[in-house]
Amino acid sequence: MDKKNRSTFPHDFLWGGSISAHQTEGGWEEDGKGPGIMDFVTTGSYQVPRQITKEIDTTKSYPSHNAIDFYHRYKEDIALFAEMGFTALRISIDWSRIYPTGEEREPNQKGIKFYKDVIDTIKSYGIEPIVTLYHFEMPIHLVKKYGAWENRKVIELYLRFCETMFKALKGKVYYWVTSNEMNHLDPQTEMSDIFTYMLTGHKYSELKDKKQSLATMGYNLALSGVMAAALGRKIDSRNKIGCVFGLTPMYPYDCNPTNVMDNFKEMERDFYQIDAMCNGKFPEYKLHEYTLAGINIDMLEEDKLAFKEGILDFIGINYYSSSVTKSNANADDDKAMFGGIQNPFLEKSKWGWSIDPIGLRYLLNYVYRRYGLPLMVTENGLGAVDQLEENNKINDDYRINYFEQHLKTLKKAILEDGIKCLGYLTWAPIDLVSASTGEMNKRYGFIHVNRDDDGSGDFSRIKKESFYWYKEVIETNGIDI
Ligand code: BGP
Repeated sequence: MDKKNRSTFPHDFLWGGSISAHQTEGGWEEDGKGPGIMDFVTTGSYQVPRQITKEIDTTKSYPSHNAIDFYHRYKEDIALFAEMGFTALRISIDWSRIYPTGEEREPNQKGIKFYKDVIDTIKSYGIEPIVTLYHFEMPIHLVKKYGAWENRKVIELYLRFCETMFKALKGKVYYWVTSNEMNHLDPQTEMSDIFTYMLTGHKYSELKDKKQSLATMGYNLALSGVMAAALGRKIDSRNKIGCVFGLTPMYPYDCNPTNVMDNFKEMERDFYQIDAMCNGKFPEYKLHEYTLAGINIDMLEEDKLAFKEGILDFIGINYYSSSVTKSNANADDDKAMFGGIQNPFLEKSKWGWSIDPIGLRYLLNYVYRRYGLPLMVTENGLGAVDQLEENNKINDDYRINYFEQHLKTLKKAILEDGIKCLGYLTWAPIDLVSASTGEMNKRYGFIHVNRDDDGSGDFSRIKKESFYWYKEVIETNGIDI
C-alpha cells in the first residue's frame, strides 16, 4: 500500500481480548462460591462429547474446577495483557460466586471483593473493563429448583444479581453485557446437549417439550436482558449496556430459490432476540411463528414496556465462522458445526470451523445497517494445537495469519463501509478451557498456559509469537493491517 495512504483504525478504537469466568478462574469452591452449571461438565474432545453429570463424579475431570487458575493469577495475566497494550478487556462475573445458590438475600462479599480487585487491577493499567453478566455461569440450584430460564422467577433473581454488580462496580465499569450468545436458543434449531446446557442448564435431549421450552427460555433471556439494560442505566446513566450474540453468516448453497429462501430463514433464526432488544418490541413475526407451531409465550403487559425501555446501547458480535444452507442436505454432505454444511471455498480449523474473514465484513454490514447501533467485535479467534518448541518458543504464525486476515476485513468495514465499531476483542488472549469440548488442547491465546487435558502442568505462562505481533498491531493502531 502507498505509504501516505496508510490508515489506522479510529483513534479511540478499543483493542483487547475476551475471557469468561468458568473458562479461566478455577477456584470453584473458594471463598464461598456455589456450584455453577459448568462445574458439572467434564473434559471432552472434538471426537468425545463433554459429559454433563448430576453430581460431581470424582473419577472424572471437570476443567472449570481449576481452569487456568486465573482466580489466583489474575494480576500476572492482566499485567501481560497490559504489556500487549490492551485498551479493553472483557471478563464475566460468575453469578454463583456472588449468589452461591442464586436465592440469598445478601451477596457473598468475598465474591464481590474478588471482582472489585480484578477490575481495579484492569483499570490500574488504563484498560477499559467490559463486563458480561451471564456467560454460562448460573448457580446449579436455580436449575434444580426453578428449571432455570424456563421460570420467570429466575429473571427476578438474575436482576437481583445484576443490581448488586451494577452498584458494586459503579464508577469503575461503564460497558456491560447482559448475556453471551443466547441467540442459539430457537425452537427451529436442533441443538447439541452441551450447547443447550451451557445456555440454559438443561440438556437438549432431556427437554420434554423442546420447542416450547426453547421459545420460553429464548424469550425470558431476551426479556431479562432489556430489563437489566434499563436497570443498569437507572443506576448509572453513564453505563453503556449491550448484549453479545454469536452470529454465523449463512450463504445459500446455490442460486436455487429454494436454497436462497431456506438460507434466509436459517440466518434469521439468530436475529429475533436482537430485533426484540434493539427495536423496542418483541417481533410480531416470531409470535406469529409461535402461534402456528402451537407455542405459547406468557407475555405480560409490563414486558412491552420493558422492551421499549431496555433498547441496547451497543451490539456485541462473536464471530468465528460462516456456514452454508443446502435444502435437503444428504448424508454425503460435510456437516458444519452450527448447522448447515461446509463451504468448499474455505479452509477449516482442526475443529471443523470454517475460516472466513470476508464473513466478518459481511456480518458487520448486515447488523449495522439493520439496527444502526454501534457494534463491538466481542470474540474472534482460532482454536489450534500449538507446539512448544525448544527454548519455550511457540511459533503460531497460523494464528497471526488468521487475525491479520480478519482485521483486514474489519478495517475495510470501518473505513470503507462506514461501520461504527467500538473495538476488537480476541477470543481469547490467553489459553483457556474450550467451552464446547472442555479441552485445553484447543488453544486460542497469545499466551500459552502450561496445563494439559490430563490435568498435568504447573499453569505457568509463556508468550507466543502472536503476543509480539498483537502488541505491534495495537501500538501502531493497525497501520500495517
Ligand atoms: C463462544 C463462547 C466462548 C468460547 C468460544 C470458543 O461461543 O462465547 O465462551 O468458548 O465460543 O468456543 P470453544 O471454546 O468451544 O472453542
